[in-house]
Amino acid sequence: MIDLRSDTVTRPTPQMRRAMFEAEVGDDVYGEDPTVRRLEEYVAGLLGKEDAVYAPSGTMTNQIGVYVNTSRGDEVLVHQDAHVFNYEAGAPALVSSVQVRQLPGEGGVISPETLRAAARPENVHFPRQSLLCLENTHNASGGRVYPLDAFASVCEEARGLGLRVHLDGARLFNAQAATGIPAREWAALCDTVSVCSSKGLGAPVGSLLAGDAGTIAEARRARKALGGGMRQAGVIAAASLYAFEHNIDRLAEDHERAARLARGLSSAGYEVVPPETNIVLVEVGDAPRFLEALAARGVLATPRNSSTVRMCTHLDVSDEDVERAVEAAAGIARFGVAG
Ligand code: TLP
Repeated sequence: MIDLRSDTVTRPTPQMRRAMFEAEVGDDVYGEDPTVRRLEEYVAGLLGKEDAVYAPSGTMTNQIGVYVNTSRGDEVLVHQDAHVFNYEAGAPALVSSVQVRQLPGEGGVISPETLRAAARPENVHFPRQSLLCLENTHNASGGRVYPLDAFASVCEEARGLGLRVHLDGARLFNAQAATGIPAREWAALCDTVSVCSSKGLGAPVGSLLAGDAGTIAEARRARKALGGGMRQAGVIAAASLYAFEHNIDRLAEDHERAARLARGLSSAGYEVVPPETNIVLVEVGDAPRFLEALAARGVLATPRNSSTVRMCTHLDVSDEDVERAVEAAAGIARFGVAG
């Protein structure tokens, strides 16, 4: 099977497994795991932040980000297609007791005007607004890069409104690979940044939340409360460290393959959103029937909605896999879902 469902499906390579095997470990709840500590320091350095905390998932680091930047009853401003709002099981309400206000914007971008229009004056009737959450790259719009100037202007507007800013950077290094702009330039504009090693970077598990030392100390408490305090976690942290050290630059290969996939699908007659990074969105008419037919031809993908399908390239997808995926989709275009 060629698995294009997500860039989360990668398996650790022998070199990554070796790093896991050889990892020095200790009890991380006591702060004694040297590999976890190295990982946290390495990622804080990559993002230009004072500190970082390691957690099992991007959902947990996003939700800790929401938690440490808000108080109960606050309003959090997000793009209407944000992962933190749509795909995290209602956690902002469940974990932080905040309400989420959804804002529109092309490609996951929130304009300063849109943010300003959503601002609420101090009044006993209104929720307090404390946080703006941004996402780069933006998953639901097909891995679009949040342009740095647009990002800077909405962050500046947020500061003017007294908001803190959290970045869901699950695929922030894809934005770096696509533009050549260091991830830390987006990070510098935010209070907290979540990054994942388990997406295109190829680790089996693990995300980090970076920020200033005081905020990350609070985040460590929140991680414990959520059950994310892990013990000899160096065994898995070693995979994340390996991923950040070795697999950032190669993300450009995934982007080239996504572009090739998009061109092939387009030549086969599909309407495709030209990818900026590793996510291809394809219009297929009836997504569930298309996905069934595609799976019967040996290729897996996911529905984005009832008529759009998402295909991701990643470490375990080769040039040949891309060709075979295009052939499978072309066959469906030619012979129909039953062909
Ligand atoms: N996204 C997954 C699914 O949850 C949709 C995927 O296959 O793309 N932020 C963003 C932007 C993400 O895309 C994801 C995962 C997360 C956060 C959550 O990360 P995990 O899966 O580690 O909790």
